[in-house]
Amino acid sequence: MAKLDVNTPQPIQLKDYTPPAFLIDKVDLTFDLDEDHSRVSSRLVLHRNPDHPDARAPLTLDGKELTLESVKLDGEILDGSRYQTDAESLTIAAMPDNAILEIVTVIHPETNTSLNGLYRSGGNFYTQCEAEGFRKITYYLDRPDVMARFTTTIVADKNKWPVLLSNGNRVGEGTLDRNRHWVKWVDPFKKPAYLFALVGGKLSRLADRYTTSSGREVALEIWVEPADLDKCDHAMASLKKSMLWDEQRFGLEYDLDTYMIVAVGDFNMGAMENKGLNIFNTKYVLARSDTATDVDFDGIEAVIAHEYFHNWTGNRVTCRDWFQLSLKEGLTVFRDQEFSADMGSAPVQRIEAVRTLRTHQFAEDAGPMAHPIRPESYIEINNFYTVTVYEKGAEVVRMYQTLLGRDGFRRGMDLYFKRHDGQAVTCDDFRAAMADANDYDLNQFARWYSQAGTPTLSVRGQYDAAAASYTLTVSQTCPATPGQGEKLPMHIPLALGLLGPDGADLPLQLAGEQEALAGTRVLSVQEASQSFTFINVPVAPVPSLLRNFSAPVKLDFPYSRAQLALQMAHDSDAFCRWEAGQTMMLQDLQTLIEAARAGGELGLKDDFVSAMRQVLADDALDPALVALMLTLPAETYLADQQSEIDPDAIRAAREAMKLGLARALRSEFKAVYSRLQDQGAYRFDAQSVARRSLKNVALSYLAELDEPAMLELAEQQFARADNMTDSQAALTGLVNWAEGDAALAGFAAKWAEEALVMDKWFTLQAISRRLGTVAKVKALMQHPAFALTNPNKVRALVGAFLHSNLAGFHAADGSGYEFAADTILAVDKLNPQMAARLAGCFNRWKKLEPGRRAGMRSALERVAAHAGLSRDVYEIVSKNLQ
Ligand code: B3K
Ligand code: ZN
Repeated sequence: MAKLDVNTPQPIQLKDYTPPAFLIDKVDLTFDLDEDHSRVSSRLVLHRNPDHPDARAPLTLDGKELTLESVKLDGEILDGSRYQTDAESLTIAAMPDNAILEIVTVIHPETNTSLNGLYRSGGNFYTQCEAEGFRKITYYLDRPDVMARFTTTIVADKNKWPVLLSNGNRVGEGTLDRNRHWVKWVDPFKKPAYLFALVGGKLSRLADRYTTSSGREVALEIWVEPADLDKCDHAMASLKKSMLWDEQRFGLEYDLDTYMIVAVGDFNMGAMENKGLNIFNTKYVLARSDTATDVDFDGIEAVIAHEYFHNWTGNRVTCRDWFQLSLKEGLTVFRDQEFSADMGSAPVQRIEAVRTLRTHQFAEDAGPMAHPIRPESYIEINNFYTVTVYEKGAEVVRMYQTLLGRDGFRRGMDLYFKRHDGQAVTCDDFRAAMADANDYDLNQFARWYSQAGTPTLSVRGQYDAAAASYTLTVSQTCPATPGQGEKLPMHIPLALGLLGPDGADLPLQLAGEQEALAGTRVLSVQEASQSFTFINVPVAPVPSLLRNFSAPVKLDFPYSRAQLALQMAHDSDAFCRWEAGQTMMLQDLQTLIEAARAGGELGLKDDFVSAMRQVLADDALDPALVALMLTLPAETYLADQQSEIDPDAIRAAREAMKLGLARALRSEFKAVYSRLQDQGAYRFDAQSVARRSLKNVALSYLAELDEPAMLELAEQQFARADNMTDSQAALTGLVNWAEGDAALAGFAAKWAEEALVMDKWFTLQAISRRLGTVAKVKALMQHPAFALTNPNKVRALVGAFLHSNLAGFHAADGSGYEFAADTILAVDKLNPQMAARLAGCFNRWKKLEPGRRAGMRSALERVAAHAGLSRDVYEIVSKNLQ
């Protein structure tokens, strides 16, 4: 158990929610920005909240790391006896019901390494206020249910900070003495403080326009460092596509005259949806075909869309409190997933989303940080921007659509906006809108918001030849998670089809129904155990279950190998087709892991090899789907399937499968590799991306063969590539061999000035089986392009090693754990949010074999015992040690 002292951070509980004592109608901010300090003057128009239980409650404003200069109440300067401050607040006990409060504070963005609040990067000023960064700028009611109209005036040196941006519309500008200038912004929409943003600096702009469906003219601006102006076109195109899509799919238009995106290299996450002024990590804006991969291009399109979609789901309708985070995040991820599906290949998008969910969210749900999509308590809210809140949250939103249909879902969305535009609401409000718009009972469905853990659906089929009927018995269970021993049955949409002997869909007719329907049906599973009988089934079918992954559950059905092969070759549902291949692959990997632990032979099964051969030969299949079918599950995902994790056996098994397939299918891989060479210059469209993905998967197999001719293929591709997708793929194949050293050196020399490309260079080595060792990672941390203060660098090198290099991190001598502890403590001094993310590398510790488990435990205890640990890291390590 972590040592607890009097300063032990206390959890905040959902059940303790009370409305704010005061509301703020209007806030006027003036920022005076400078090199060694900045001054923030704030004028708040407040009134007492009639919904607060105590009509004489004091006013307590949040504030952290602020130097208070003055407080004025209704024009009168308050002396120190009229208010109280502590490390996190300012309280005025005697407050009139209506008041104007003027507060001046001094802050230090130039020394703010947390990248939370107002901070500097490359000389410029940027903000990040979600979740609770605004309180590091000025004293305020820093909670999402306080929504106010903001006016912001920024004053700064004209030459050092020529561009001054904030939310809303620019209404004035001018010059002052001492070479200073000012710009004034007015945001006409009420918003919570977490959506406030300010940017000041030397930036260049890519400008464009968009006309909304109702004819509103919107100026679009992407602001970047001057050298990056040639890498903004894809982001701009993505923004325009997102704006059109949201009009067409959800009838939602943009509502301001200007939409601005600013890219910054020092940023804690992907991007931030501040009203009218999104701030983005450069990673999700900048792309040129020679610097960014197809995956990067896709990521940019998705994140630009995500932040844009937040304007309605998050900004116009926001969260009442941070426990409701999934209200905006789950919904907005769902919306960006639907957008991406419409922009490219829907099945490929879906499979990738499922892979992410299974690899990361299922792991979270099975570990010490497991929480429902609406958590019940937290110590540090920034620790709850998780795959559970985001990705499982999106699956929960998707289930509404699966149960209600696309039109029903749209009716629910329309009602949600009609009822709640301009409000701060809860997940229950969203669910009520869906239920009321469709007259559908979603009471049991509420359990998806309160129960953590991944349910297992066990399905058994029984064919009755005499009656020509097929009965599916479906039972559900959900494992205990921290603080939740007993679980109640969930409302689960189970999409399915039945396949005949040729693999084609059989008509589906449930007992009691008049006619059969073709294709896929959605069953509503609500009981702990329940049966469904299909009639007029002419032959014993193969059930195609959980089509399109209709619920975030684990499926258990005793498929035979022949049934899996049939699904792989014929299932009309692309997800199930891929899934059948994954099931077979996982079975065989499991066998290999056990063989590796026992020191046995690591050979492949013939039926698996021939199923894969058939996939590779199927010209009718989308190459992107073939690529996904040939992609092995991550080491960490394999680890999560074990009752006791042996990292070396997992690596050996995975490599044996890769090498085995490469040997058995070498001529097929070679044929695919030559057939799919790009004709002509690089293009980013769905077809070209699909072809490159399969070509590069083929190369990755061929590069496993320890043969000069195969490595030459990679070397040639590396030398000739006109795009980063091919260049990175070739380099990935090479780094596992000595031949990779020259290529790595050439790559670093060529891209030394491109921070995002150097991130790739760090990651490639961190996850390489040859180079991904503690010693090498430590050495790379000394490289001039690395910086412990830059989250992209820390994620690219340290994060990749700790989270994605299972065998490297879990080196038997425990050096990985010591390195993790040292680095977490060093990063925690600079940036607690970043440090807490790294600390997640310990989440699996209880499942390691005994030797490593002991090493992890002592590293965790060392971190937990460290004086001055942040709340962020404290929460992760203490929950691990519980
Ligand atoms: N809402 C932000 C995330 C803020 C994270 C704060 N630690 C980005 C997004 O989800 O769009
Ligand atoms: Zn979001």
